[in-house]
Amino acid sequence: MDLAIYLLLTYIIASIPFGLLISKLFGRDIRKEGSGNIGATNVTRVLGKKAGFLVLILDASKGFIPTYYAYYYFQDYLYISLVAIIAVIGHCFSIFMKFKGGKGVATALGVLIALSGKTAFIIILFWLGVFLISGYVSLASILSASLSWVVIFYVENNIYYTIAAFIISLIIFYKHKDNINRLLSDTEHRFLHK
Ligand code: NKO
Repeated sequence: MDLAIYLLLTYIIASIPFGLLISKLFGRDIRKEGSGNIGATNVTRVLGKKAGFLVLILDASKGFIPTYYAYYYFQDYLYISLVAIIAVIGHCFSIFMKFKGGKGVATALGVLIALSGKTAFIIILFWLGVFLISGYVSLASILSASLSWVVIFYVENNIYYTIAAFIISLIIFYKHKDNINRLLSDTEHRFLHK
């Protein structure tokens, strides 16, 4: 399989909107409830912890599996990095949702675990810290994304991975533009009530 076909398959697989599909199993449409996002956070908010956790695992797998497998298949840092970026693009701009989609966080987490387990571990701890202190999922996600490329640069010393993480963090920022506006106007939904 050449790179173009692999990227196309990655895009199509990452496009599968698990949050939307699982909400449909409950006879609901996640796009019309809560924040309207298809991600694990909104599924947890609307349908509960078990459904949210399932979406987190499935959305992360869409990033992890193509990126991890690319490591063995291509053994080329540029190719692996392209797969990583395309997985997040598939989730955020889904072919099954008229190029709308999720906010990229869980899929980026899966990608990050595949690229650098050590970096993922540090970023997960940082995410939890920001989330527990602030109570905002969105704030934890955008700050973690911003830090990810700096941490992977120091941990892996790999310029391709660093650029991939940087581009992914730009996508995550763009997808959180409404959350950022709500955070700035102090109207963002606090996930943890305090
Ligand atoms: O509904 O707009 P909302 O409040 O739901 O949702 C905002 C939220 C959207 O994201 C999600 C997925 C939540 C996943 C939590 C996993 C935490 C692990 C931290 C990983 C950060 C990875 C960034 C890596 C960049 C390369 O934000």
